[in-house]
Amino acid sequence: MRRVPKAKAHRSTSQRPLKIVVTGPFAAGKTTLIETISEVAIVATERDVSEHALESGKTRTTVAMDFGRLTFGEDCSLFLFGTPGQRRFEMMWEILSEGMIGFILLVHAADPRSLEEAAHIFEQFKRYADVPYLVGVTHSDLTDTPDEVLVEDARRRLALPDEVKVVVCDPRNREDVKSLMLTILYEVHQRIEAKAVAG
Ligand SMILES: Nc1nc2c(ncn2[C@@H]2O[C@H](COP(=O)(O)OP(=O)(O)OP(=O)(O)O)[C@@H](O)[C@H]2O)c(=O)[nH]1
Ligand SMILES: [Mg+2]
Repeated sequence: MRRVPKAKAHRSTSQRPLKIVVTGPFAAGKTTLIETISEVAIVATERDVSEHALESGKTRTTVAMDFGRLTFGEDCSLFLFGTPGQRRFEMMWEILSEGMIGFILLVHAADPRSLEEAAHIFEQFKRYADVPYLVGVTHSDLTDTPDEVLVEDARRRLALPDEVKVVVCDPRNREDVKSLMLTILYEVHQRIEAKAVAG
């Protein structure tokens, strides 16, 4: 019987990079999150924002994708893909979602339009793949609304099932981002276990 060489067999399973997508509306903090946690200089495709978006105070926006990488231990590599937030670049969302094992949806707590846009993005992402996801509420420092209310608001407006985690986080903060990554990996692990049990 022909044996698969050991090193090759190992690489084809545990060392295969896993893909997580970070999505969400304009200015929610997707590029920032990937910049904060990536071990390599991120590949970002940012351009100057159009005039109507300048009121946000942001001068650059993602037009195609962000890419970063993160490793856990010796044999778990995560490829992080950030999407554009604006609908006019919506064609990139499905392309970037190809092969993802989970996604993180960021919502801007201080932008009243953000949850409505997030609901649209969320609908699309649920269609692309049945994978675990979680919601991160950003910019909570720019609003007086208590965190619990922000979380409840997101849960209600996105009609999230109870088991889906919603967390307040600051994409500029490494500990917050690390915790988000561990949570999504945990969710993915749980899903795999549940599938294995179900046979
Ligand atoms: N105060 C505050 N600023 C934040 C927070 N998260 C991100 N930011 C800032 O908000 C801006 C977010 O910008 P990006 O990371 O470019 O957002 P994005 O989601 O990639 O935006 P698009 O690609 O244009 O859709 C950056 O200037 C961040 O430093 C937060 O929780 N609080
Ligand atoms: Mg961006």
